[in-house]
Amino acid sequence: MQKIRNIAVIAHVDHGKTTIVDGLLEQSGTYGTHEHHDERAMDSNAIEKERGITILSKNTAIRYKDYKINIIDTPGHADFGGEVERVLKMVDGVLVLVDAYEGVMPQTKFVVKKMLALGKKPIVVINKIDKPSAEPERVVDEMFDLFADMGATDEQQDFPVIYAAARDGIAKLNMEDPDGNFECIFETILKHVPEPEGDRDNHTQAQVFTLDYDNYVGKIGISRIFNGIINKGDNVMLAKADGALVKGRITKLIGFHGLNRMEIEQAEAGDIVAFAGLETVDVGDTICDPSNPVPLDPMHIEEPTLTVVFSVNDSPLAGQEGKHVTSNKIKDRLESEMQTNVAMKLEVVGEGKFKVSGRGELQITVLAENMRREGYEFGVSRPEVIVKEIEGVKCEPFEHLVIDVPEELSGSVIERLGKRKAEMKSMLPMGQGFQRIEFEIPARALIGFRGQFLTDTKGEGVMNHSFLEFRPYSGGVESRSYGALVSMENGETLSFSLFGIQDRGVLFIGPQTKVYEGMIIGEHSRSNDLAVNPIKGKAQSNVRSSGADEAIKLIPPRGMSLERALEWIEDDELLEITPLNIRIRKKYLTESERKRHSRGAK
Ligand SMILES: Nc1nc2c(ncn2[C@@H]2O[C@H](COP(=O)(O)OP(=O)(O)OP(=O)(O)O)[C@@H](O)[C@H]2O)c(=O)[nH]1
Ligand SMILES: [Mg+2]
Repeated sequence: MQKIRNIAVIAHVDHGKTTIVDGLLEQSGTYGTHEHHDERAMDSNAIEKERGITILSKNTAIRYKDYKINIIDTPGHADFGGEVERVLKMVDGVLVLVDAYEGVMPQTKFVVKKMLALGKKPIVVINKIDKPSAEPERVVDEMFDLFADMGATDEQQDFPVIYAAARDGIAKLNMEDPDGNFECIFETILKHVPEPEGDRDNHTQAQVFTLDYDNYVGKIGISRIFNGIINKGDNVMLAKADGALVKGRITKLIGFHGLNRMEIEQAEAGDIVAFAGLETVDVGDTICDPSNPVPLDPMHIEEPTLTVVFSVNDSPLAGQEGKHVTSNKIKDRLESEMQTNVAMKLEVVGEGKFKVSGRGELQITVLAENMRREGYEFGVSRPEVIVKEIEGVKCEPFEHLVIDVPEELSGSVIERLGKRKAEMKSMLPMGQGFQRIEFEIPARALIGFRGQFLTDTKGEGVMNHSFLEFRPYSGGVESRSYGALVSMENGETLSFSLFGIQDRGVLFIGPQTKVYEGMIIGEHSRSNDLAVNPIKGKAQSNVRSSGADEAIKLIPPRGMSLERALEWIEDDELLEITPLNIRIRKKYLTESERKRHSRGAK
């Protein structure tokens, strides 16, 4: 049998998971001497690189001494938390990273709770000890308390600690020790992570935890082999979650080494490999021996908490910027997304309307961003939380929210959150004049909060949240306090008219921008919507007053990113997303239609 160790790297967002995996690849000599690789190489797709976050968990393998160490890098953002839970089933030990200043954050709690419940062996890595504000010992204490609170077993509570500056390739077992390299991490993994159970002589059992797609070979399942061996060309039985058994053949077996994937002939119990050939494969399925098919426990897949409606773009500018604009094209694209993304669900809700459910706004934004890059054009509605009935009670998702704010601003932020039905749980000084305040809040009330929070704290506040549980519905919450500035005309904006409008609120667009009746060009400074004319030129008699144009000073518009716009819109509004633009509009474009429908609603 091969000597194998399987680990996952888990942590709150940005605490350095992908960076430490980089270091493990580098310092194990897994990269060839001439192999070129980017920083945080595991974040391989375009959006991951741009945003510097991990969206999909990915696995790699390194060699250290005569061991093969399979490593799965997981996403830290709460929207992708479901992935982490599945990944945890595939490994025997984990590296739990925690930032040496930030300490325990909402997603640290989430992943630690899951990891402990699944009985994994943790190694705690206090990362970013190079930060001037780092307080490694305080953070070790926080982790110790967290483990105790979450019901760690004695063995789990007795976790080894490594202090690291992953970005600099530095690690050590005691803060007082001189800086060392990652050798202590490798050695701790060999020593503390149990060797995989199972046997190559048993009947084959492998479970799929991630799906991938390749145009040539089709659907690819990435799986951990718990028992037996798998050969290329093997006839196998696929045991589905619903109990069905499907015969199939492994047409391709793929192994991992560093950033490379290569075809292999055989893999055995304990290892993590990918295979192709089974088109109906899903996350959680077991690949079994046809002569003795024994499925493994099904995997728990987190239920979506948020929905939006994707729709065919029907704005006056529709079809001018995108390649794929029809209902069929959008439907096909969404369906193919659901093939590999188990955390999302799709439902056709009307002519050209598709309800997409997921775990959060970022997950939905990433899908929309990918689609616009591929040339799609579509509308997206305001996110809504999923309300469901549990034992006859109407329930909605709640989140655990942690904010770090300058002390002098904490009062106003607490007040703001109070109006959004947040319940304060604790308040602690964080040093440098900051306070850390924890809340429990309906997920519904967080929609649109981030923009407000950043404005209120002048960009200094930091907020983090992750899913807590479904709880009884909490009633109405405060939503956007400002109305919209809505264009009453079709045409192109002019500085002259924008200058006249900018006193009424905050503009989202500048001059020479195409607009249409019903398009939102800014936020009104009052709570009602205001129809404005952004294309009006100067009156004829003023034409000769030269020099006036130079006098026009426009305040730079507030750029509305996809996320920001998605958070900003209300029920009667939509985003129009094309490869070139993100526009915000009213669902009903003319004022008379809007009046009619708002009256109808009441
Ligand atoms: N100062 C300091 N910064 C670090 C260290 N390790 C990582 N970083 C930085 O922290 C940021 C986040 O690092 P990532 O490795 O992407 O974090 P992550 O945990 O993979 O983030 P997600 O996958 O999005 O959850 C990057 O800018 C890194 O350069 C460290 O030891 N010290
Ligand atoms: Mg990462």
